[in-house]
Amino acid sequence: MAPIGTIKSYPQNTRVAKAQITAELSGVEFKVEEFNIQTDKNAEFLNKFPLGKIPVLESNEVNLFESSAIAFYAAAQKENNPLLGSTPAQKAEIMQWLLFSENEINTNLGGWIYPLMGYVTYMKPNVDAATEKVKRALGALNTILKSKTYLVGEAVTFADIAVVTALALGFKTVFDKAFRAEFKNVTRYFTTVANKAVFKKYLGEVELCETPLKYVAPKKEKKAAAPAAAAAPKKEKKEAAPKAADEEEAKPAPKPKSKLDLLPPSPFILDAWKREYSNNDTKDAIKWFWEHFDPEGYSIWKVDYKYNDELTLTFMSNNLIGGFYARLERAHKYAFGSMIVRGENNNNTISGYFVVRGQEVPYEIYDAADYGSYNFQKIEPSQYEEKKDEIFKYFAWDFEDCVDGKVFK
Ligand SMILES: N[C@@H](CCC(=O)N[C@@H](CS)C(=O)NCC(=O)O)C(=O)O
Repeated sequence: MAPIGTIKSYPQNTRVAKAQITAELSGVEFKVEEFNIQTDKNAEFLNKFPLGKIPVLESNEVNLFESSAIAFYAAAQKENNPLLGSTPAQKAEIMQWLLFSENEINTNLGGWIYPLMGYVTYMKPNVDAATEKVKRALGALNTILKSKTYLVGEAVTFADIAVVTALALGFKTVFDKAFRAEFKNVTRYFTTVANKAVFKKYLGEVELCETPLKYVAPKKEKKAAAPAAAAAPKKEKKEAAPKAADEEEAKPAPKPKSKLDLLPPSPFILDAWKREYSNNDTKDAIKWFWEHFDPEGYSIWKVDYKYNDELTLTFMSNNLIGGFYARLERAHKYAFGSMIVRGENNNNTISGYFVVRGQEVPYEIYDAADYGSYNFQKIEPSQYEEKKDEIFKYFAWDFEDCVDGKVFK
């Protein structure tokens, strides 16, 4: 049988899979041609498809954009196609799910995942809002799927093709185990349908996400955050020590003054401590620390994550520490910290110690978006003796249940 038209798209587009699955289940087929949106979008293409997006369909009869319309075109080739429902109520339900797949899933998943993939600019509030919208949609879907195998009737319809192909990217990239546990019915439904031969043929084997995509700051931003995001103290020690004071002065851009710069000078040089810590075994470095520490110019804080009971996978907890540090960019000059993840998956805590210039938690720390999620408790000089061992253990990550951590330098 001759193809009903030619789809142009980049390879492995789940929107094309939607059209191909629909076509195969409707007894027709599409030809698919690779289209490079950067180089192939010429005047002729734009003349036919002024929106300039792919996939598109070219056929003798009609030129179409919007993948759901392309898929529908295939389904409409078959008279009384059960994929499109048998009764007016079913047809309307299928329309409902088609719109749901586009407006609630595709759009919001795109808002969540595309910034993480670097396709569009990352703006945290937008990504968070899109994530919440996906969760809301999946919450509804989860409730509805409690008592259903398929969305409409007792077999696969266009509704399932649209919803499952829309969900595929999420299950591959961001719906990790913990996330899937919140939406068990959706996960069961997705795996049931996605494992059908015709879905596998066009969608490929969907490997469920293990490590969710995370935002990675572009190199320029990363430079400032890099020392904080390093993995383990031992590894860090191989890295260059923090810059000496004269190197710091060579920096071109004058930084805005911090209130902390107006404090009386302290004999405790934070950078010297950071070098000591980076270049020596912590049990030796800690001796230097207590010999040089100035309790008038600096303060020590026990830091605990406030929502430890909500933590799930330990690597995610460690990512939270990284996220916190990434927002403490302006505090590097005034603070040192070691925060660790203790425990195991689904039963872990984030805690640590910070050494901070001055006697208060400074603006450079409390201004960070995540500051509110941490409890900073000051250790008074009278408590130092009793806390010395614990402070050492946090600096050295010397706890049996320590699984990971990050040092802020
Ligand atoms: N709702 C459309 C979405 C199409 C779409 O967003 N296509 C993207 C690629 S996945 C595109 O062509 N983007 C290029 C652009 O925005 O210029 C559909 O389902 O076909």
